[in-house]
Amino acid sequence: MNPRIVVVGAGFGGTAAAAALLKAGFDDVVVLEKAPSIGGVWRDNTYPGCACDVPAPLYSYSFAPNPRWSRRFPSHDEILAYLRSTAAALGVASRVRVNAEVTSAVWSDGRWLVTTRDGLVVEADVLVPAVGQLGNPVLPPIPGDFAGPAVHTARWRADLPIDGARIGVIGTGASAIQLVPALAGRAAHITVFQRTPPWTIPRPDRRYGAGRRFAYGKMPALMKLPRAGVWAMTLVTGRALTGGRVASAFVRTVSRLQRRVQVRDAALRARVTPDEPMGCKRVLFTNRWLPALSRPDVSLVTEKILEKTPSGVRTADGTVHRCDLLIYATGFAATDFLAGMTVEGRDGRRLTDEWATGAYAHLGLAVPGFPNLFLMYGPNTNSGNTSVLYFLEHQAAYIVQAVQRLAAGGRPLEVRRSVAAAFDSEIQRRLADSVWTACRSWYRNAAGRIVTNWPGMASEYRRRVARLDPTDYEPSS
Ligand code: N01
Repeated sequence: MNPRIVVVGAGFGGTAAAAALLKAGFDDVVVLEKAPSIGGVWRDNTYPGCACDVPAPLYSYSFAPNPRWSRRFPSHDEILAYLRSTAAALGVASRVRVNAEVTSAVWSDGRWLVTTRDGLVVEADVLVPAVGQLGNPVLPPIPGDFAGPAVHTARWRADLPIDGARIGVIGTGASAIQLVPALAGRAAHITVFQRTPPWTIPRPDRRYGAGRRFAYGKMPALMKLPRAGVWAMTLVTGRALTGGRVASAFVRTVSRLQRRVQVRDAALRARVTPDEPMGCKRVLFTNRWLPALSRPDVSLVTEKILEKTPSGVRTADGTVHRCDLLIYATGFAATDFLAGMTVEGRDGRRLTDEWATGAYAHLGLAVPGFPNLFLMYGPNTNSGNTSVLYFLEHQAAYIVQAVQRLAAGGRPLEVRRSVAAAFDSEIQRRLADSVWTACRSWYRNAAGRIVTNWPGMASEYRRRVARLDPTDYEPSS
């Protein structure tokens, strides 16, 4: 049997899955992509300053090292170009159908019927949703109306008035800390509205010279060295976020020193000092955020936002902060997995019902009642300290094993409910025992569960998904 596999989404996740399947010899792979081009979040996010906060040697596939990176932390354009050229080189690009937004997937008579918005129906033996966790921007429900243009960072437009404008930026997460330094100096004034100060550490960026690139091109094995170096760095931050006391003290000290050196004004320093445990949100690599906040043409507002007015934003102290442009750097609906897609499994059961109190999946990959469905970057597989690509590659390898079983004549693979439930309890218990308990509520879903993050080190995840255990699946499988 040569199973047909439908992958949904042509970002880093979909490309990793399709590439691994093609490499394993499964050539009936179709990738359905809702947008007009490959790219995922790197196609959607084009705001000034957009870049990767994971060093490129690790933010690239291990099976496709890139000798052409211009620097350790390359810009958005380079990353998108890398993804697209890799997808083309590995034969994935030619399997992608663009402008094909999947609206439903129904398990029927032992196959998935996948339907797109314009009515295309594709049959598949295996369904691999790879739509990521950061595809749906969140606009917080702030009352009132602002008369000027307003935009979310993930919906950036080239025609926005920046030069000489008064700009309000809501949010101080990974997107804002890249955006604000890139706009400072161009805008007349930037007002940054902060709810929670993020943990930051210096970004050890450096250019990669022509000699280095030439050597990498000639001897690709050399690229394993910087990859190993970055990996070692993520071990420290990973330990810091998962309860390692020494690592945590080290990273906190580095962060404190950065604030000390980069923020001379003690009052401002107090306001940018994190008051949540490290790890609730991503620890952010930046050299430019704190200096940007220290500029006279940038102000940091920590008063609660009350409402929008036609001319700006009113905060709890009554001040109206005038803006010509309002930018929401307010993140994504990361807990709403597969939003916008109706997925019906065995006996007509909907995934939204299975996930009524929050998404869960065995190893982040398989959901009971949904045979032959394997998620890329599924529930509880996000990491705040390392490269998501590391997780994606190991998920893709697991999916290849599942498809090999089917190809060898196995019955549809449906994870046992007891196995998925035990995994979920373990993950929720470990998260509850971690720093996460002290994080504020908005990191959880409506039912209070943490459904995005992996509680351990990335290497543990790799070990756990390395071998598909057939006893995890229903005996009829
Ligand atoms: O979003 P976020 P992001 N009033 O959710 C604030 C990835 N990424 O787009 O912290 C006021 O981190 C909110 O405040 P608080 C990366 O995985 C990667 O920046 O909730 N403020 C926070 O400050 C990251 O984790 C790269 O108190 C409000 C901000 O908005 C993910 O994307 C680059 C508010 C949202 O921060 C999301 O990052 C960029 C309100 N009502 C992003 N509502 C790389 O370099 C929200 N906020 C790889």
